[in-house]
Amino acid sequence: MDNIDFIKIFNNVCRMFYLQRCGCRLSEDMAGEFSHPACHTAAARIYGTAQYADVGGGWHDAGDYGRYIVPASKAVADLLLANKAAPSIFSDNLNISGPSNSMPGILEEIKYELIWMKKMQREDGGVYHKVTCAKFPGFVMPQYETDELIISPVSTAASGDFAAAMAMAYRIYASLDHAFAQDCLMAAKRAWNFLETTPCIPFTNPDGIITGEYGDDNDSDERYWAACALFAATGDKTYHRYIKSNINPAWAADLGWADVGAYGNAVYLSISNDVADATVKSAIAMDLFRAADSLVEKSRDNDYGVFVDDFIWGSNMVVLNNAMLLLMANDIQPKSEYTVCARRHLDYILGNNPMGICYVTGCSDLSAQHPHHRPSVAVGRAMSGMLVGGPDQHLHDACAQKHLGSVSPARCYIDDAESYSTNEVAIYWNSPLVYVMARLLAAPGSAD
Ligand code: G3I
Ligand code: 9MR
Ligand code: ZN
Repeated sequence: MDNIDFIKIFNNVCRMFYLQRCGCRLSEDMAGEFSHPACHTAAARIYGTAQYADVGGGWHDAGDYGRYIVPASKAVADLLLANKAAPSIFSDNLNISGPSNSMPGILEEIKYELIWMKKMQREDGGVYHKVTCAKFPGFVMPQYETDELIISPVSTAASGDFAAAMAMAYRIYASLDHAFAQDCLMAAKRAWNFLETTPCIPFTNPDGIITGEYGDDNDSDERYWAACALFAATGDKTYHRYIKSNINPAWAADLGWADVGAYGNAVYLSISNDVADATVKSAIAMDLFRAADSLVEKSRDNDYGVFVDDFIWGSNMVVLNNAMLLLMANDIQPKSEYTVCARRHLDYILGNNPMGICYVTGCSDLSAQHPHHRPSVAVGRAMSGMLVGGPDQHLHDACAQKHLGSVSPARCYIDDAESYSTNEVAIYWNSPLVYVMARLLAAPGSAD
């Protein structure tokens, strides 16, 4: 694939976030057939109460129109890290409405999500887990999902992820939009203070709500990530003490929505040497190399140059998270085997896989054409630039069960809009793709 195509794909992959916007009008000029009036603008009811709150804005999570703090935080983190590592690659022409001259388009877009996230914070600093209707709508455009919006209860995983994402945002926006950045930092501290006095509140769907759960009953990695990001933002020793007594080598490769310890590590590694502790830094770096070396080793034995031991729901995210990890290791200790292996991971996503399918919509004739994505189904054409979930060997939906009963794990994928467990799209699946493409495009030679 030549560079020009690669950049076009990259821009579409970035633009997906804009097209997932909730709560504002997408004009025909900007969004073409995916234009729609402002959606989900009604006040949302706080679960179990008669109180309403304005939680408008943010990005629709996926093929559904829910907005969930946990996966939103992963998406924000990936995009912030990508922008930090390869700023020159983000085109100013992402077709985002209301571009300002004060910051690059991608940061403008992330800000849109962060503004929504702040609305999800309660007075006491705790952060609501999600806002959705009680159940999923049919395949309609977003303005037609008009059931009551319900804000699900606070969880400590959401509060930790929120604190981390806000503190990371503070560092990036401080020089671009001072007031906004300060506000992010305040919000992060309030969430942290809430966590300090609150033991784990796991999340499971409350009675009557059946939308995405993003359940997590272990918040220790979210707290660690928050501590790392707050320490990086403030230099405050309280956070440093927390980091030192909670650091965990088992988290070295955890860049998922539920397991986020490696984001904490990535942030710690970015702290300047006069503030960070050299022993902690080198322990984290060693864990990172161990994880990256093991990936390189295991990927070598695979025809397609990737290693996936369990094709779970969203296995394409796992492949891209692994590529992210390799590129992060390469930042600390450059090695061509890291970048070559990362590039092969991207090739797998773009078509060099047992299905021979390009898992990103709108790239080529090989691209998935029937994603489980409500606007795409409603319009009758796949929106471009979206990564589908990919093979799920556990056959989590009826369509997959019907068609994939006897195929090998890496082929448990079907390009059918009914198969939400293999063919849905999601903001936090696109975000590691943005990271990996941005890095490989920015590194001369590794993208062609
Ligand atoms: O962690 C276990 C692992 O130990 C085990 O080997 C494996 C095999 O069963 O399962 C793993 O748990 C899986 C979990 O994801 C973590 O990866 C569950 O089976 C699987 O059902 C679960 O899937 C999640 C799915 O929602 C259902 O809850 C996906 O990760 C998550 O990406 C997906 O997210 C949905 C939202 O709910 C709604 N919006 C769309 C979005 C994308 O499809
Ligand atoms: O469309 C929903 C998708 O976004 C979710 O990831 C998925 C799992 O929670 O559920 C989908 O909704 C389906 C529902 O769970 C069962 N009935 C059919 C719905 C899809 O058409
Ligand atoms: Zn909406």
